[in-house]
Amino acid sequence: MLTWHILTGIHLKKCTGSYNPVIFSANSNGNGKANLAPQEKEKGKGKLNSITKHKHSVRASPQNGSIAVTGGFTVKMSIAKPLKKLASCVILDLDGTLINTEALLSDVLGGFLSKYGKQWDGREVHKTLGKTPLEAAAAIVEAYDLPCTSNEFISAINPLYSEKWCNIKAQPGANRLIKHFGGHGVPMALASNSPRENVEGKISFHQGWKESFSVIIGGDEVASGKPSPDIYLEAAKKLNVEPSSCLVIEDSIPGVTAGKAAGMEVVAVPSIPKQSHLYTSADEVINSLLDLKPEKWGLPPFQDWVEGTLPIESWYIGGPVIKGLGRGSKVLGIPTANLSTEGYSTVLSEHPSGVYFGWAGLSTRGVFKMVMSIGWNPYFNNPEKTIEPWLLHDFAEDFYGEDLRLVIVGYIRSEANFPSIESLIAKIHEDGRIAEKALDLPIYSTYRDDPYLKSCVKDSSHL
Ligand code: RBF
Ligand code: MG
Repeated sequence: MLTWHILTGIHLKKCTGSYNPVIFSANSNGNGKANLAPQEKEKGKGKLNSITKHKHSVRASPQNGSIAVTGGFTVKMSIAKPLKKLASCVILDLDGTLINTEALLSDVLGGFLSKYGKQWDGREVHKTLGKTPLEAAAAIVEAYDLPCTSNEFISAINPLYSEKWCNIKAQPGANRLIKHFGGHGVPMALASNSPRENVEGKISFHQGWKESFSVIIGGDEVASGKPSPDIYLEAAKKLNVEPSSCLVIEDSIPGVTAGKAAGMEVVAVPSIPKQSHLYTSADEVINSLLDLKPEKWGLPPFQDWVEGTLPIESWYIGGPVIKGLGRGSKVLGIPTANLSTEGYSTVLSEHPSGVYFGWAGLSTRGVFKMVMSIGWNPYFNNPEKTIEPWLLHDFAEDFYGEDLRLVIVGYIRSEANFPSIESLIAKIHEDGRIAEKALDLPIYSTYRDDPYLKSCVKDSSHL
């Protein structure tokens, strides 16, 4: 019998609502192995230089705290803690960080601009990120040459916008983060450029959020919005803490600038893909809230990782298996097939890139364990976001045209770049072993019987 591992690839257009897969935090896979992005290493250097105030060349390993300093002499030392300041409270941005406002913006603007005979193409979205409402409005009025003032634009858009607040989804990991810090008594503030009233309106649709924040500051409550530090300084003041003991979590560049100007530690979670390299002033850039490691900042660690995996709210995707380009089989030695993603671009844009796992149902064949990557494959730097599930089973033949259904139940790590194809392959096999083992745990194994998978399996009696 031939040994076939099926690696399917689902390709879809780059979606603005997704995350950048390029930057990865140390220790982001939750199983003790660190993937360190070049930017992170640079960050370590910068920190050390600023701490030592010497013109020595510095090598830092932020993941284990060992440092080597050279410059006429060599010093080697070990430190117990990572090179980060310790935080006692967390200040969160709202739009793009805790909630996926971007999809809503495209929806509302698309409809509004069509009345003026214009088409929203999403290209200006970066001009609105982290901006005050007036700045964002001015950017759009100018870009689309609209026959109205920024204020008129805001008045026209606001009602359209607020009636859709109830549909804004929480970013993956947002509820988990709020529950975690709330449960551990870590004070949290919400600091947004949006007017206070809008902030309250938006969070009212998310159960338990309002009560979790000791402080909420809107852009209308300070002299200047982000990138000015005002909002963050006011939040610290109301929390009754020093700015230096605050950890800021932000998706936009103006927001990161504001947090740094306030003297705070800032973790960036960019909400536009492939932009991570622009977040140079952030203390760390992570791919999604799922990758946050609070212990790096002296805050209580998440305790929900199980055997190197993070249980997530299950989600579903499926389609017929179609012939792919064959790059996977050529380069990795694994036969590939593509899965048609027609109608799934929204679902995929809502999920951060990374390595996930779950169960795969194939009509006529049964249900199999599955591990997959979503994203731009940093090693290959794909122009499109792809989803590539690998069915952990030896198949005797191809099954193009068959209906493949996936239920995704857990997360393993963010996508990474690798120095060689061998190390990429080794990592993918490690992912496979992690998924294979984890899927036997009761929290994941129950999904094997999910009706979504069964409905397409015509004969599962032999399983
Ligand atoms: N590609 C990357 O560039 N970086 C990764 O971290 C990565 N992880 C993967 C994990 C799994 C479980 C799978 C199935 C694929 C992964 N890939 C990754 C994608 C791989 O490069 C891709 O399948 C090949 O391009 C073949 O199409
Ligand atoms: Mg934001």
